[in-house]
Amino acid sequence: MLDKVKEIQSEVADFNAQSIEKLEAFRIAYLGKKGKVTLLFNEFRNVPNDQKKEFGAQLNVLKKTIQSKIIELKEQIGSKKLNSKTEIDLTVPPQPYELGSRHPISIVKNEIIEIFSNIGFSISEGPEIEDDWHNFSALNFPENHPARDMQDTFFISKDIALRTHTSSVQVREMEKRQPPIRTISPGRVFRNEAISARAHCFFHQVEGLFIDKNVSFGDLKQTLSYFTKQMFGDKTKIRLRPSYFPFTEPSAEVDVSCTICSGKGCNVCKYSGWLEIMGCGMVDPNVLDNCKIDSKIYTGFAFGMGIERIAQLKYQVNDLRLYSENDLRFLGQFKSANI
Ligand code: 2NM
Repeated sequence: MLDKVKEIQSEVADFNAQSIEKLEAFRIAYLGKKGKVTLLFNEFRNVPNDQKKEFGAQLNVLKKTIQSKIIELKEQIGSKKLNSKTEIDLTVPPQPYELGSRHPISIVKNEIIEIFSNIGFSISEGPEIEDDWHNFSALNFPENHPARDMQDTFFISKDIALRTHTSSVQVREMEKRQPPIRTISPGRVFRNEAISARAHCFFHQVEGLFIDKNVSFGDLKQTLSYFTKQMFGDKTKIRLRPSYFPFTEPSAEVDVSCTICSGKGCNVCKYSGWLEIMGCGMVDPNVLDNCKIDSKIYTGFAFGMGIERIAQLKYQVNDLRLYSENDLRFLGQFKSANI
């Protein structure tokens, strides 16, 4: 019996497994139900009493030796596998960096900001959640104006709503400081509209405001003419059509000569040669007075445009929903010179 133990001991010492499968076969051969060591344990009761103590001790040592050998080999095989995985394959081609691109609305917004800051306009921002005063009352909206209706505006409470234009920012500017004021306010605005290709419940605006002594309608027209030439090219013409806004008097819509056909007539301008791009006017004296600016001393002009509309003309995007769907196939098509 002791010889048998010695024999197994030397077999175990010589064993060296290269794979997990071989190691498992080794375990079964010695410690499995019919394994060599298990069988020796089964024969233990046939050992004469005076030899039981020594034989028992030897058997236990043998079993422990095998168990720790298995653990040791398992670790060896495992770390070999790990090493082979982390080896660097220098022949693999490098992964190219995926560069993102700026959103078309941001590109156009930054272009508009650049054009107006070159002629001395500052940038002002304000809250998207506004009170009735800054969004409506200060801007000369009568109490029963349809824009104040739940149908058109997202109300949070009776007095608080999501701003429907960034003119609210300009009210805040006028309340903060006295003329000369020359500022534009880009930002997101909200209207309670059913979403379609031509309408969305939020979009982006840039509104402009210039208040000083002797600011005239001529100054307004020259400023917008300068802007459209910078934005759409030197040959671009504008025309003003009479219109109505609560906060300006007189008011006008601004058309540019068609950016596609230069006024000859095409399907983009519906063969009229003109495209509507913004609204404008002389700030109503009531608005100035509401903001504690003396309308007997100062006059001002203001204008407002939708960034999506300008982007639509620049990029021929004909569905407003594309701007907020975050489809990478759409977004990847716009390149900017880092602005
Ligand atoms: C427009 C059209 C005309 C406008 C008016 C003001 C303010 F605050 F001075 F009264 N800001 N923007 C304005 C004027 C906006 O958007 C179509």
